[in-house]
Amino acid sequence: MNHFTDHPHRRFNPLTGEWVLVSPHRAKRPWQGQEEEPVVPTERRHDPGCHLCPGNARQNGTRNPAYASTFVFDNDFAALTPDAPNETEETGLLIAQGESGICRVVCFSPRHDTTLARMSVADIERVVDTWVEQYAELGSRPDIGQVQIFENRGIMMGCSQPHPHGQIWASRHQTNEMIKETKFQRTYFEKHGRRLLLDYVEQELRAETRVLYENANWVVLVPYWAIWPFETMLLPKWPIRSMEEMTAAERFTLAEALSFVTIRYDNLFKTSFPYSMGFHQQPTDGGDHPEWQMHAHFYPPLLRSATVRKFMVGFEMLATPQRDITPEQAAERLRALSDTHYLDE
Ligand code: H2U
Ligand code: ZN
Repeated sequence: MNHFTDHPHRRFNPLTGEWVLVSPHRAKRPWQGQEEEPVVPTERRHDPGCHLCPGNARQNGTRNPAYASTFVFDNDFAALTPDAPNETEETGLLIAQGESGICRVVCFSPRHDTTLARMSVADIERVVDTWVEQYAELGSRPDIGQVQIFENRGIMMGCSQPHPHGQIWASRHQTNEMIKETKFQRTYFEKHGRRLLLDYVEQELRAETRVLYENANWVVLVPYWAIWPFETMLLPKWPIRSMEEMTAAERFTLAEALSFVTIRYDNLFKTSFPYSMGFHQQPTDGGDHPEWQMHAHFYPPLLRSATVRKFMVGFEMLATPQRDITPEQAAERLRALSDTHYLDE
């Protein structure tokens, strides 16, 4: 497939059925962008004004416990509530459906001044354990069909609280992304009797060009069909439908993989790298999902430096997402970085 490295082409995403336009000729020298001065992170371990720090009051006056590891609470401004009626209204083309669910906030650490990239693997493992507990608890409810675990990092991503945290939105119905991924994984499984993402990981491990990291259980790679300049995926090497199926060893190695990818990201532009990340896993709709393979997506907006971001506008909003730097170039760039966080060097 080498004849495409200099020419515009489109690549197919077999998980969603969508295409991305790749225009490598537009970015022959994509790493000549300026390097910004390192961003100096906050030095406050505890911020008296933070709504998520241990012992502090939240916006609505509720006081957080003096938590020492992770802390989960129901979102005070939840987009989904458990009591919404499960009814459908249809008038011609106007269709609406009641949607219920539960929104939670997961504080990753009592420390205000840290991030996944700065946390120890042992502390990230506590976050993984918390995600597993939440997925199991929320997913076992009959009124929850899907548990979406995610982290929105940095002001650039619209994150409102600097304290290290993620969110969980658990809903009755399947979301757009899950509907696509379930459909394409199922079709593949029915046709080949194998999981799409297991075959994909095996193919990428053979090709090597897009792989950034591999441990006993997990692979981090820039997907062949990546849209964002430094988009990555974290995938298991063995069949795992959801977090609940992870062994203790797999939880630990997942924490290692998360540490790896977040450190590389921070090192790329010597900044606290913004992104949206989240896990896709088997729906909790009571159905049988032999097609499902859990994974995480990292969608970072940065393009050239700590301040120059990619915008999904114009052609991308109206037609198809487009990228200049190829996924292979992005992988090469990320692979060349140090494993040590730039602030520790
Ligand atoms: P971000 O991940 O976008 O920063 O959102 C933080 C969430 O924390 C947001 O959904 C919730 C907001 O509703 N939150 C509370 O529930 N209570 C608070 O006191 C502050 C923020
Ligand atoms: Zn805080």
